[in-house]
Amino acid sequence: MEFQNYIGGKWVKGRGGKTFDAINPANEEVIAQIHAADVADVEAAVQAATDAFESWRLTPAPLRGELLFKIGDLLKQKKEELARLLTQDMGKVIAEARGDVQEAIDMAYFMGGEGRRLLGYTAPVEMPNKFGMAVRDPSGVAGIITPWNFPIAVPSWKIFPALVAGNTIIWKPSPETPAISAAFVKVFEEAGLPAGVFNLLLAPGADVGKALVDHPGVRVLSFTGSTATGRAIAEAAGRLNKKVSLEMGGKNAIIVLDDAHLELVTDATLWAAFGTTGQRCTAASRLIVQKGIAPKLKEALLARTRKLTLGNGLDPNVEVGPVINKTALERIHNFVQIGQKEGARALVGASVADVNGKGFFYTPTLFDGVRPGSTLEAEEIFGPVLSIIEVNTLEEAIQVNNRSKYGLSTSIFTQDVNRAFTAMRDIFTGLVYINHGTTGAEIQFPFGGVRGTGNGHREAGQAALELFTEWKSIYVDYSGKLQRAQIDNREE
Ligand code: UN1
Repeated sequence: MEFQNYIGGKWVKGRGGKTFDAINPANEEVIAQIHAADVADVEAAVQAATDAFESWRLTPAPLRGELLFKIGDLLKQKKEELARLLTQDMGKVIAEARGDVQEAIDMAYFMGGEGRRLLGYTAPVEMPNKFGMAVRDPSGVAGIITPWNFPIAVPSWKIFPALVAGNTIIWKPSPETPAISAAFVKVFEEAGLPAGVFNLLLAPGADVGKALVDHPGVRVLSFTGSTATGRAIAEAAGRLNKKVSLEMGGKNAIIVLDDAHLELVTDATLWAAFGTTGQRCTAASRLIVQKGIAPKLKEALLARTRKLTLGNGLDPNVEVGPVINKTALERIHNFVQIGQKEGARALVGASVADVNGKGFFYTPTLFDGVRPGSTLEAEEIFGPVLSIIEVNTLEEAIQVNNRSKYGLSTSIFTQDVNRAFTAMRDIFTGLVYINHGTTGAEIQFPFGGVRGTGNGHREAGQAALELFTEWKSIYVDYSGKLQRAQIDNREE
């Protein structure tokens, strides 16, 4: 297989003439050769997106929405094919890859419907014979930079709202998942999206992303990825007065109170901690457990964690796939070793796993006796490592949860409605789950986090439109004379 960049409605090799490989993390095989974009391609893509903007913004929004419905239909038809490519490009197990594609289908239909909403509002005005309304304009050319862990779902939270609102796009996906990214763009092309509306740049390294962030023609930026990169983007964007949405790290916790349903907590914890091999922004990496239930829960988790099947995600019996690459494997193991040095005890795992001598596998790991404030408790590991922290009360659990520098997702297990509502009020994260793990967000609700996780924006849901639209307030005076607001209608 071979994939190229998509600029101005054409598939093109990078101007620098370089290529790189798309590697299957389950067996280290090269699945595709990718033509790398370089900085000169950024210029061409911004030009194409700028040219296309004029006619795209004037295309009636309901028609833009209809194109999204068509894209949704095509994604549905190609769901299995795309899911299989996604698993080979990124490693997640096939059932989860299907979920990843399904999330894009959901988002396409949801935002397709926005084509006939994109709601503004009217309000009464203070002068006679005058009318006021607020409408949404597209923000302009959007730069979208996305990670490898949800190569289809996360981009769709940004791409579909941007398109329906009349923006044009330059998408720079992670170089770890170039094949599935290009396959995704082909669906938009097949649906008949006009040339230049959606451009794709595939590139390793930071140069292309940086050029996109710095380009004066790009008005709005939406980024999901590491905290360090997000901060750098925000600084650059701030200097250039651009709109920027950041979605960064997480250190999500499941809180388990003594009255929780043990079997449910066990199922949910395994899924939230080790699903996607712990590589979700929303993955549970802390288990904050009340002391009474802790011994039984640890026993249940330990038994089940030991039984998890690692391997190639295309095998339907495999429960845990590889991590994305060798660097990730080393980073995860490094955190595990630091944890051990700091006095936490690994109940299971804590080692690189050998699956037929190939691929990047890490054994699902449970750490007991993790102290609040220690490295394991505080830092995002982005791998299959769960740290158990014992507490005495609900209040203490919430305190430990809220002290994190991140604030994406928290869950609590209890059968007591009073304590559930207290937790809903006092937990400060962008997502809160009651009697469900920390993952499983649906696209119709805002997605994002507080503290170090984000910068105040939300993706998905109607909230996503805030980034990709600018409010325009329009006043129509049909009185035929000068009416000065705040002045002429006052007696004094
Ligand atoms: C992510 O955590 O990186 O909520 C995205 C979920 C998915 C999306 C997660 N719907 O787990």
